[in-house]
Amino acid sequence: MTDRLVLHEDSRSGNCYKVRLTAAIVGKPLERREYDIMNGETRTPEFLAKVNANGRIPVLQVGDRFIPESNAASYYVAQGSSLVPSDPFDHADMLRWMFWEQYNHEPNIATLRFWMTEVGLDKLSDLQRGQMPVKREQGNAALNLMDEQLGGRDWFVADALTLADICLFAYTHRAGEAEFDLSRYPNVLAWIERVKAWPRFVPMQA
Ligand SMILES: N[C@@H](CCC(=O)N[C@@H](CS)C(=O)NCC(=O)O)C(=O)O
Repeated sequence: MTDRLVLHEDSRSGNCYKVRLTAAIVGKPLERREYDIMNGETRTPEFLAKVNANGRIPVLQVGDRFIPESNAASYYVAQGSSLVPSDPFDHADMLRWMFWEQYNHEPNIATLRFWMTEVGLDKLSDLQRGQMPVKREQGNAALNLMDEQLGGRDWFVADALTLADICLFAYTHRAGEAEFDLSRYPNVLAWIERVKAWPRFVPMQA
């Protein structure tokens, strides 16, 4: 019997959307349990003790075990599907883009989006406000690298949609909400449309 999959999430989060989009594309059923991160619902003693000691979502529950971290949770869901290349080089290259997303992309683009759309500029601390120009510069550097990689190719790895595309798509396609100008990155814009046209694609929010 296969384990039941439950996504612990806040559906406004792009990190949670990665897991939902992966499950939709590979056709795996996913139950959903909603939390409000703005209300500290992932910081309760129960959540920290049982779901994720790191106090964050997404967390994928597999039976009675838990996998935090969006890219690890998406990887669990995608294993055995065409989203995960079997060729060792392509597989490592997919992981390269997923690790890069967590270090160079998400901390800049997703954080700016969160500050601007959820927290609100007037509620940012002085420290956060001071970090905004650096995050904008590094976010644009990430988008620029993506645009270069997509020059003359349709997908990040090999010649097909992989989990790397899904993990990068989540916050890239909503980067405009953080006032990143995607028209500066035409290859990225064309790739966004290709991902949206993929069979069983689901949008981030209804
Ligand atoms: N590296 C983690 C980041 C997770 C993360 O930052 N989650 C945010 C929402 S996108 C969260 O749970 N914030 C609530 C909090 O920190 O209390 C991942 O990729 O899953």
